[in-house]
Parts: sequence; structure tokens; C-alpha cells
Amino acid sequence: MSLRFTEEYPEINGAFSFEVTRVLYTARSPFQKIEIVETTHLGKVLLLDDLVMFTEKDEFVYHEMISHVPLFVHPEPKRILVVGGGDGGTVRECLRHDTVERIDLVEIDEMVSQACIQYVPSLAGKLLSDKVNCRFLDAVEYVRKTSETYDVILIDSTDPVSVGEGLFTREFYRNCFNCLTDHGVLVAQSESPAWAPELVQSISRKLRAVFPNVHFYQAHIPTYPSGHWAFAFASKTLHPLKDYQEERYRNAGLSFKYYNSDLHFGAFALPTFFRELVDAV
Ligand code: AG3
Repeated sequence: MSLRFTEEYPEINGAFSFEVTRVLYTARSPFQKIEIVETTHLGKVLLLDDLVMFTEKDEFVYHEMISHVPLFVHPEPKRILVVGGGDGGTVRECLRHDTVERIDLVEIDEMVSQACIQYVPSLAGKLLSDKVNCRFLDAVEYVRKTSETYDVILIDSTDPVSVGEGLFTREFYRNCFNCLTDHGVLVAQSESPAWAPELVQSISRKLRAVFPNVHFYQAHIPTYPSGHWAFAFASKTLHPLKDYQEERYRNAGLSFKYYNSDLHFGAFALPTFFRELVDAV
């Protein structure tokens, strides 16, 4: 009999299920249940409290889109703050930009990073880079107190339940705004417009209360609920399309599996229901 993992999708009273060949790691940290499993078709998968955080099969979509969209809009992203993102996928993508001098990763759960460094080096290996400074503490507290400033802040959080909850509040967005440099940009992973429309709308409302410019974009992530995923781009001055650094993209000579310059523009073209959702605030 084969072993399976099932993520419950309460939004639709349904579920997503796949075959597991081996449990590589399982632990209960002070914050959550952490598991890394090997699967037949999705590579290694990180589960936090029984929710899929990434699969090796499609993590490139999420990590490229949360990183390269803002990093190819900011004219010279040097200092980056990654909130959450303990698996290292976002850090890995940010480090591909020559302009990046330093990344602070503020992750609440050190055990997530340790486990990913040991079992999924394809994502977490770059956490050990000299340019990366990992701080294992609560980002809610961190942005309230720090005097550091950042060109780009990436909110690579879990869903807004338990440890993730504080990362979806207006107060948190306000404190992030205060940590940004003059042309600073924030991108927040923003859940599924298909299955969690109220949540996406509330993210829009809260960000718009703080930032003068807020634009949503989307990506196709097959192993997240509904496969239709939203990101919020919020900035002090920069426009995600008008300020696109096309030349830097061309000269960077980087190859991506999902991101490209057509898609940079295409991702901001939203289906009507999604546009109405985020504009109606
Ligand atoms: N953070 C977003 C995961 C959300 C998935 N939700 C779910 N499966 N219900 C991913 C972190 C990857 N660095």
C-alpha cells in the first residue's frame, strides 16, 4: 500500500493528494510541525502544519516570481529583506542579481532552515552565502524595532494562520514601509484569488492604506490551493511596468524557467474578477 500525503482545502471542502515514497525529516518546533518528504512525482516537498510550502517540481515559479519582478523594477537593489522564506528559495533567486550586496533573512523558525539546508540544498544551500545574514526571530518585532533600511522587502510567508498571521496586518505593512529606502518596493505573497478572494481583497485594502502604489500580479503554481496565485507589488514611487529595467534584464544574461520580460508585463494583466476584487477597496 502506498503512502500518501493529503492537504485539506477547507475553502472548497476538498483536498490535494500525492504519493510519498519516504519521510526524510519530521519534527515539531516551538512554532509548528515540520516535515520534508520525498515523493514519486513532485521531488522533495516541505510541509508546515500539513500545508505544502514548496515542491521541488514547481518551486521555481513562486521563487522566481516573488524575486525577479521587484528586482527588475528597482533601479539598483542592493539591500534586501526576506521575511519568512526559511527554505532559502527566495534568497537563492535574489543572489542571482549582481547588484545585491546583502540579504537579511528574518525567519521565525530556525528548524525550518536547518532542515532545508540538510535535506534540500537545491533551495537552502545559498543561505550559507557570505551575503546572507539569517536572523531567527519574529519579523513582526523586527520591522517594528530595526533601524536598518532596505531597497526591497519580500514577504515569503505561510498562510495567515498561526505564525503567519501577524505578517498580514496593516501595522506590519506600515512598519515595512518605514524600513524601505526612498524608492523601496515590497512584494508579498498573497494567496489564491480563486479560492480566497476575501483574503486577497483584505491584503489589497491594508496595503493601499499604507502604500501609494499597489499592483497585483499572478502566477500558476500547480501545488498550491487552486494553482492560481497572487502577489502584491507595493511601492513608494516605482511603477511595476513603467519602471521596468528592461536593459538590466537583457544584460544580466540570466536564464529563468518561468520569468521572462513578456511575462513581467503579462503577469500584471489580471482576469476581470481578480481586478475587481483588488480595485474595489
Ligand atoms: N509560502 C507560501 C505558501 C502558501 C501555501 N499555502 C498552502 N499550501 N495552503 C511558500 C514559502 C516558499 N518559500
